[in-house]
Amino acid sequence: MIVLTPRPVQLETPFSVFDKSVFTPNDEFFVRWHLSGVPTSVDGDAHRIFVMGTVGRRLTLSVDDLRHTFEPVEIAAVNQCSGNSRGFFDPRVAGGQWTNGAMGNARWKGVRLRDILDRAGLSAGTKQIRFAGLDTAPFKETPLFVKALDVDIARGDDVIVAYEMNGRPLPLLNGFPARLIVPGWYSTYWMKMLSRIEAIDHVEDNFWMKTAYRIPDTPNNSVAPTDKGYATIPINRMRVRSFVTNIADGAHLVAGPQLVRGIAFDGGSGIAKVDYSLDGGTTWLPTTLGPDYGKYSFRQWSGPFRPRTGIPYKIACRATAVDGATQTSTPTWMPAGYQRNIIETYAVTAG
Ligand SMILES: Nc1nc2c(c(=O)[nH]1)N[C@H]1C(S)=C(S)[C@@H](COP(=O)(O)O)O[C@H]1N2
Ligand SMILES: [Mo]
Repeated sequence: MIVLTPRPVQLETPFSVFDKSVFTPNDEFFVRWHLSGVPTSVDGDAHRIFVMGTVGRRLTLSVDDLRHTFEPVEIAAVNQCSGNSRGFFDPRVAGGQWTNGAMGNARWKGVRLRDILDRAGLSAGTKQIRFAGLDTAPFKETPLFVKALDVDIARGDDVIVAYEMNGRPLPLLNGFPARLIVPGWYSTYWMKMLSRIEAIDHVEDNFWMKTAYRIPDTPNNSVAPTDKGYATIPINRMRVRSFVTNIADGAHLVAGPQLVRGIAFDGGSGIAKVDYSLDGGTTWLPTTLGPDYGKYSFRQWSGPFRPRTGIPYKIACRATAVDGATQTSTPTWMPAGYQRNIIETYAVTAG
């Protein structure tokens, strides 16, 4: 893992990991925490999730209750930090200087948040559901990491409280013993070490909702570095992206027939197609898509490549989602460094 900061712990997945399998192994999955007070051990049996607020009855749930008193569901979904690839922003912006490895794809098993909310019985005036975990702040003035979703999003078919990742209990750093999964949405909402689910009759306005994790409410959510005074909205669904996984930028390949392969994903409409180019995007060719693990998963793709000695190639890939969205050919910019989804290019030679 690439260590961005040890405290709070932030670890990036080396990009070659994404070529090994469509699901990212638990022990190579990126890690991101905001506050330094991350528990170094959690008793999974003693842990409780408190369901409270504007509900008919409060609930206190153990992981055992989740496993045995709700219908289990499993869903493949990409967990991607809003700031994935922030290190490539130009002009540079403050925040974790991730390259492209602040993402991963896993099979998440748990129970529907809606089933939990229905058991508690939401009151008519409920506007949002807010979530908190076990991590704590170094100073009492530091706002606790609390995130909120509009009630219709929280009640969506695919939003789950997960206790397993790729068939194993969640690793501690990825939120043991239970975390929220909001497929298609940037993972700032995917509360780890989930301990509180609270229904509220207003829109949450703590620092993490009102100030942080907001995007310009402008075309493409893009602004110029000099722009001021534009409206913002909370970050939400992920933009469509694709990457080559088996060839790195600057690689020198053995000449002869081989494959270019990679991954693509979007905010939950699914991948319709991935095209690739060997001349930096002047001409495009179709790729063959790999197995479909569902609309929130990485989708693998591949296409043939027969590089010849002495010719500089510029490989590019461009995914198109089922909803018609595609990737940008020029980078979008915003001060927080979120939502990068430019068409990636890889300069290679062979010999
Ligand atoms: N309790 C808690 N949950 C959290 C966070 C956090 O700081 N504390 N960070 C969020 C953000 S911004 C990201 S990118 C993801 C990272 O998930 P991972 O560490 O499992 O990769 O966790 C989310 N859930
Ligand atoms: Mo994040």
